[in-house]
Amino acid sequence: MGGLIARDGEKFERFSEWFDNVLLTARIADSRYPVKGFLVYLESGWFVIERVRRRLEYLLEEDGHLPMYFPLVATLENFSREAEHIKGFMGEVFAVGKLRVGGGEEQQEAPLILRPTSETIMYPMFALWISSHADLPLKIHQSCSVYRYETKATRALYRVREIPWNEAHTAHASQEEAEEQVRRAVQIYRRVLDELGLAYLTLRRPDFDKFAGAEYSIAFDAWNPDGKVNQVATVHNLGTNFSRVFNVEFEKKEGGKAHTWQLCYGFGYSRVLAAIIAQHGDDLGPIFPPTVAPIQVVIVPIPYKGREQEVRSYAQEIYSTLRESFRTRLDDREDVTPGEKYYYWERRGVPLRVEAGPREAQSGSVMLVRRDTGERRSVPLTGLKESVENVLAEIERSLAERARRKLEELVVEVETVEKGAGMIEEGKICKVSWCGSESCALSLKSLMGAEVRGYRYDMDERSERPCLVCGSRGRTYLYVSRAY
Ligand code: PR8
Repeated sequence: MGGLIARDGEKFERFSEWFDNVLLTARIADSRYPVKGFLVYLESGWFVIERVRRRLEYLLEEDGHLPMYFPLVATLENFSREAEHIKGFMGEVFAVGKLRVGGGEEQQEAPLILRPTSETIMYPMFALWISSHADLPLKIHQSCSVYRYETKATRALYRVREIPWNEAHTAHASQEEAEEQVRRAVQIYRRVLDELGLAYLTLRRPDFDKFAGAEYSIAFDAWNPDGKVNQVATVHNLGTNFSRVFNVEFEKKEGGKAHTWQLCYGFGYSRVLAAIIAQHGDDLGPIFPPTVAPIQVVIVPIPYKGREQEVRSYAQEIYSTLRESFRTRLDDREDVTPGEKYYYWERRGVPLRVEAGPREAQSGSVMLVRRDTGERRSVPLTGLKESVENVLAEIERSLAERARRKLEELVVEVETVEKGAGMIEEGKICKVSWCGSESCALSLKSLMGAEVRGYRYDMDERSERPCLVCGSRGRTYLYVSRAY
């Protein structure tokens, strides 16, 4: 099936409005909840998050991460123990306490906070659990929500104050083991994102932008139609910064005590959902990749005067053939025209439509219509399951391919900062030759009016050109773009 390309002009030109519309019409989320930064996830959006969550958790557990659940609240005292960490987060913390009712004076309890992330909740427990090298490595994960009083403008899914995510935390006996786990974590995240057909850059963040309390941070930046990249996940190497503060120590094999080497990494479910909608969708709405689509196949009967019964029972037969293998919906509403049904399901992102009218009933065939390209293919009812499976796999591949090509198109190498600033205005991601110095990276930020996202982690990108800022020998490339 060669062909047509979905229309996505509006998605690129008026991204914000497009996105807000899609959230509601495709039953993804309702952002009218009256507390800023908090959303209601509707059935389609939550379904996709659940599917992504299951896949990620499966891969984490296969790698030895134990599923756990830690409390939502921390004492302010524990939270404040790691100096860098608190500097990074203090402005974004929700405080909680007992609601005072009536006038009576009550005893003031020590203040509690809602977790903005769980390091300071988990690591005091790690200190209780770990005493010997035999207790290591310890790898745990939890899917939960964390709460950040975001001060930047909030935006549905992209920047929320209640953040649904998975966080993994690991402790190791040596720096080498911790480094090895960084690679494994990156592989796991890449696998999930790749299976969703998302296109992104894997970048090591510049030091001035690493996680509060980390040695270094690696991030996954997905492209977005408005040019602001969407950081969907991050992996942080914490070194021994937290284990020193929380006294996570172990008896070494060779004797003597040492602090554990730790990592933490987080996968933002709402941002991944946003990336799926934004990268794969078109002007009509989202196009869900079949693996996570709430409904994979919708059957629309096309009745014909006098032959209604025949078409109805043929559609039923198709439905029974497919329902066990695919998430299938038979749209047999009688007061809605087939055309209206097409539009309805297209806007909900169903990747494949099956049409069946009197012609199909008579010849024992069905018409398959792809949501992403609009292509139509007539296939026999015998072997329908295999045909549907194949077309869904094709859709998955071509969504991924289309997203990947777009990323290639968006990344441009620039030779001057002026050119770069212009490209940023056009929504591009700039690739800039860089000498490796922090001060040059910092200058780029102001010179180009965009964020310095870092350099490639997944490949060694050598630059042959001079540094764009200072003119000395370039070492690698920095990626600069606007960001959420
Ligand atoms: C950590 N600690 O905290 P991180 N809205 C939506 N998604 C968000 C938001 C937000 N306001 N803030 C962050 N995320 C480490 C690692 C435990 C886990 C998502 O790391 O602060 C982003 O996708 O980098 C981000 O990459 C991820 O959470 C982890 O957050």
